[in-house]
Formats: sequence, C-alpha cells, structure tokens
Amino acid sequence: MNITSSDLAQAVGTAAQVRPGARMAPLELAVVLPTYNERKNVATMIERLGKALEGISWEVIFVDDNSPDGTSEEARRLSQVDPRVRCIQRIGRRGLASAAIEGMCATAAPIVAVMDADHQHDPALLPGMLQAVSSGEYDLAYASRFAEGASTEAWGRPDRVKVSGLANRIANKVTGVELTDPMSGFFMLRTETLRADAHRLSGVGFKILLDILATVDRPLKVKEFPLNFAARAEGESKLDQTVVFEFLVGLYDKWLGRIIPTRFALFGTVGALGVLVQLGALWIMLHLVFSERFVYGNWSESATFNVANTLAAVVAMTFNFVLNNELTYSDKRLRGFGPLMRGWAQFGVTCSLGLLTNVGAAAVLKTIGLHDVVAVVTGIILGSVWNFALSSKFVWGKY
Ligand SMILES: Nc1nc2c(ncn2[C@@H]2O[C@H](COP(=O)(O)OP(=O)(O)O)[C@@H](O)[C@H]2O)c(=O)[nH]1
Ligand SMILES: [Mg+2]
Repeated sequence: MNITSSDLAQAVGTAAQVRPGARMAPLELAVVLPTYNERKNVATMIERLGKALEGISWEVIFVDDNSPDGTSEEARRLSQVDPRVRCIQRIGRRGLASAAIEGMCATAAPIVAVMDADHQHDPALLPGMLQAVSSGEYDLAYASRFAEGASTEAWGRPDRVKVSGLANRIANKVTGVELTDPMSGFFMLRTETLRADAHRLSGVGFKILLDILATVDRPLKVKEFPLNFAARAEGESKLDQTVVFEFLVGLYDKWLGRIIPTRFALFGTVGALGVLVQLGALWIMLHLVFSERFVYGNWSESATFNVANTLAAVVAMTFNFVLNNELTYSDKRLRGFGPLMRGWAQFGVTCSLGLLTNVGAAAVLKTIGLHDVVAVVTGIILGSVWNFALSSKFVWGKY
C-alpha cells in the first residue's frame, strides 16, 4: 500500500500542518544545524531549506545543547508534523564542533551538510554543493566567505573579518590546509568519509571543517562556493567572546593534543597561573597581613608561614575553580549561584587531598631547609595531579 502525505495527514488529523514534499524517496541529504538559543530561527530555517531543496529528498537535524530558550521543543513541535525534521537534544554538554560531529553521525543520508542555524549561511548554495559531491567529482564542498565573488559586507562585523583573516593564515601554516576560508562553518561531504575518521576528530574548539581537513589522511578534493555571508537573523552570537580562545585551543589540540591531552594542558595552565596567585597571596600575607606590626608577630616563623601558605592556597584554589569553570570545562560549565557554590565546595573537598599534599609537602621541604619558593612550587605540582584526577570526575564529570 502506498501511503501519501494526505493519508498521513488524515491519520494524525492535522492535514493543514503536514508539509508538502515530506519524504517519499530514499534520503539523499542531511543538513545538520548545531543550535544554542536559536528558537526563533528554527521554523524559518526549515522553510528556507524546503524551498532551496525542492526535488531533493532531505532531512534536517537540529543538534541542540539543551538551550534555555526552548530550541529543542520548537524543533520537536515542527518535527511532529514534518518527518524531515529531527532533533538531538544533548544534556549537560556544550560545543559547536562536537554537536556537528554527533549530528553528522546520526543520519542515514549518504551526504551530509553542516550549517549555522542563524541564517548567516545561504541554503541556496546547497543544491550546487550536493551536485559537486554526489557526482563524485569532489569529496567536499564548502562555502567560503573570502573566495572571489564572496562578501562579508552584510555581516557588518569588520572586527570578526580581521580575526578570521589572521586565524586563516595561522591555520594554513599549522595544518597545511590551503583554503580561502578554512574556518567556514558551512560545508558538505559524504557521510562515509566523515564516519571513517570521526573517532580521530578532536571535537573541541576547532572549527570542524579545518579539523576534518587536517585529520583525514588522504587529501580531499575540495570545491569552493563563494558565500555572501549574511548578518545573523535572530538571537546573538555565541562565539563572539570565545572565538580567539576556541581557535587557540583547537590549534593546540591538533598540534600537541596527542602528547599532552588538551584538557590536562588547560588545567595545567590554569594551575600555573594559580601558582602565581598563590605566591602573590603568600607574599601579601607574609609582608602585609602577618607582618611584625600585627598581633601575629609573636608566632614562630614556621607557624606564620604555614598559616599564610594555607590561606594563599585557598585563594589560589578559588581562582583555579573560576578559571577552570570558564575555560577548561566550558563545555560543562556550572552556572547560577547554587551550582557554582556547590561546585566550589566540591572542588574544595576533592582538592583537599591535593591541598594537604600541597601544604604538607611545602612544610616538610621548608623544615629540611629548602627555599620558600621551591617548597611551595613542589607542593603545588604534587597537589595539582590530585586536583585534576578528582575534580574532572567529581566536580565537572557528572555526565
Ligand atoms: N549545539 C551547539 N551549537 C552551538 C554552540 N555554540 C554555537 N552553536 C551554534 O553554532 C552556530 C554558529 O554559532 P554563532 O554563535 O552564530 O557563531 P558565529 O557565527 O561565529 O558568531 C549557530 O547555529 C549556533 O547556535 C554550542 O555550544 N552547542
Ligand atoms: Mg552565526
């Protein structure tokens, strides 16, 4: 029996809502749209995709990181009456690159595209890109903001154009990938190409296209499509604040990530900054707070040192918690007063072993006559190994 869209409509009693052209032929193309707070763009994107992809059998997959604005609910609402619409709602996760990878791995379509959901990418390029990839002539098609015939004028962000230009040059040098816009978030390839190397993609920070090009061993034949990069339709950019940081993290991950894992390197860097904070706090306490002019002047020198160093370590611990929450674990960031206080307390508890090691080792080393700085730094190194192991599991590791 052939089921038509009007049969479907009758069955669910929503004739008016079933979109014409719902899939009756084998799936040709999946469009993955990573989303975070894009509720207002969901329906209009589906509409534009429908127009651009007429005559093509396609589906769209929203990969939403549990956006507080209800993007997932909106996608599911439309999905109920349009089988071309799917939604992956990720809980306790953040990250554009990993969302794109999960979306691309979740389709049965032989070819997959990734686009921004905010209307900055023109869906009208999709049929041409599909033609280039499905004909077998090219392995990958992508839309470039900087190719001949492209423009970024409508974007209205000359500052971001400059950052992108610089990032492109660095990326070209480090990865050897020569494209006019390797940071583009709009591209298409065969899903089997992606799947073959999905486990080797870094999925952090990096723009996913560059990640793919730098990861796949054999060179991919790439076709460039000039893009008129538009201004965002609704909502606001999530990458404005972090675009430089994400870029550097991605670059590190591709470059040295296999030797020292990126997260550990970030944790270590934050820890190193914490060392400076602890030394600074210790200096302030020894010279200003616990100085002879104050009531503690009659404490023994080593007692004063241990009390001051313990307090300095607590200051550094708080500093590390804030920075790790913002940077190292930005994909699992704790938000709001309650979760932050709980996280800080948990960080304190899980680090208390580290803190004991830290302060204890410093005290022992000091009594055997080592210099204050050597004693403190050795304590910090020993303590931070504990801190990383425990906090990544108990403070940010719930998921
Ligand atoms: N799933 C998911 N999507 C994201 C995340 N950050 C950004 N996006 C989406 O990725 C696309 C590009 O992000 P956008 O903020 O517009 O970056 P910009 O275009 O570089 O300013 C948009 O569709 C965003 O909703 C994230 O952490 N998770
Ligand atoms: Mg955007």
